[in-house]
Amino acid sequence: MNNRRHSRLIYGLLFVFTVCLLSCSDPKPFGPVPTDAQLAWQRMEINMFCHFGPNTFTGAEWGSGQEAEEVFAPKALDCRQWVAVAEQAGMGGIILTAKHHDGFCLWPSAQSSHTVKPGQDVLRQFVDACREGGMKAGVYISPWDRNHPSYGTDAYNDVFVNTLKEVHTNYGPFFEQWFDGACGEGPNGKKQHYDWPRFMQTMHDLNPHAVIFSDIGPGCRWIGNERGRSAETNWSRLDTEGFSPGIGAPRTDTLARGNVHGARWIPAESDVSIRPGWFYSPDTDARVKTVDQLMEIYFNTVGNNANFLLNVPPDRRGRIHPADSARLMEFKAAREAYFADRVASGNRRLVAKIPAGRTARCVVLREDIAHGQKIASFVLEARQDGVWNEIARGTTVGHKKILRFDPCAAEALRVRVLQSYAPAKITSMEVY
Ligand code: FUL
Repeated sequence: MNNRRHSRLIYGLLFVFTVCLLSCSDPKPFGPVPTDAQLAWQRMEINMFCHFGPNTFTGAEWGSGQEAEEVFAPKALDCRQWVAVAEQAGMGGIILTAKHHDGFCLWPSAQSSHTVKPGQDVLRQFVDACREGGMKAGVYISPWDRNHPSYGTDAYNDVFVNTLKEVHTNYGPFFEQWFDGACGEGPNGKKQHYDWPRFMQTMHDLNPHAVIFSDIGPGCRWIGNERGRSAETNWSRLDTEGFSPGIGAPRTDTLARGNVHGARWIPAESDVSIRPGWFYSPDTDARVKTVDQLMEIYFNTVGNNANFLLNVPPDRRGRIHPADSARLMEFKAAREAYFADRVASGNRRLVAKIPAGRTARCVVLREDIAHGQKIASFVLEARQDGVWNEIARGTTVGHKKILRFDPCAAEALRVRVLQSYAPAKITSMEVY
C-alpha cells in the first residue's frame, strides 16, 4: 500500500469513528423516562373529547341512570363528521365517553341492559370512522355507574373488568383509556370500592400500549382542574405510592406541578370543555368558548408541557354542532397565524440571530424528553447594541415550552439553562 492510500485509509477510519462517537453518544437518562407510547402521546398535543349519551338529550350533566334507553335517539349520527372536524382542527385523536356515570353503554354490552339497541352501535361507528380517517380512537369508561344493579358490591368489580375486556377486545386498539375518579352512589344507594390495581392490570394485559389516564396515571395524569390552567413549573414525573385515583389522589396543586423527583413518568393532561357543560345542550349554543379563550388555554397547556384534551360534544343529531366546528376552525387558524412568521431558529449553542429590522415576541423550546426531563430553570436574553439583557425567565421546559414576551427588537436571542438535574439537550429553539 503506498503512503497516500495508507493515509486516506487512516483518515477514512477516523471519520467513521468520529461519526460513530457523535451519533452513539446518546445523552444519559435522568430519572424515569417515557415509554414509546407516552412519547407519541405527548407529541399529539391536542386531542378531542366527545361526551355523548342520554345526557345529550336530557340536558343533564350526571344522568341518574334511570333514563329510558329510548331517550338516546340521535337523528343523523355521523361519526365520520366528528373525525373530519377533528382532523381539520389539527387533532390526532378523539376520546369518546363509551360509558358515563349514568351507566349507559354506547355499544350493545353483554354486561348491562342499559345500552344502545344492537343496530345502533355508536362505538363501532366511532372506531370505524376513526380508522378510516386515520384518527386515533380513545375511550372513556366510567367506573361510577348509577344504573348497574351490582354497583356497590364486589360483583361490580368483575362487571367492570369484563366491560373493559369487552370494549378493548372487540373495539380496540385504543390509544388512550380515560378513567375519571368519580365514585358516587349507585341505584341501590351503595358506594363502590373500586379495585384499581385490578382495573389497571386488566388494561395492561389488554393493551400495554394504551396511555391510561386517571388522576395519577399510570399513562398520563389529571392536571388538577378543568379550566385549562397549568402551573408554570410542570414536571412529567409523579410519585404515586400510597395514592389512588379519585379521593385518594394527591392535592390538585401537586397534580398541576408533578413531583420534581417523582419516581414515575406521568405527564399531565388538561381536559376542558368548549362549552360550559361536558354534554351538548341547546342552551349553550351561544356560549361556546371564544378563540381568545382557547388560545390562552393552548398557551397554558401545550405551551407548558401538558396535553390539551378539548371536549367538543356531539349534538342531538349526533354531529358536531356548527357553532363548535366553526370555532375549532378559527382556533386552528389562530394558532397558524400566531406561528406563521418564524423570525429565527437557535443554533446548537441556543443563540438565534434576528434579521435586521425584525422583532420577536415568542420563543418555543423543546427538551429531549426521551432521556427524562432535566431543565429546572432558564433565562432568555436579547443582545441589544452588543449587550445581553434578560427579557424573560422560565422554569421547566419538557415536551414544549411556549414563552411569550413583549415584542422586542434585538440582534440575537439566546437561552441559558440556569439549573438542570443532568446535562440537558434542548432539541429546538424557534423564535416568532
Ligand atoms: C368528570 C365527570 O364527573 C364529568 O361529568 C366529566 O365527564 C369529566 C370529564 O370528568 O370526572
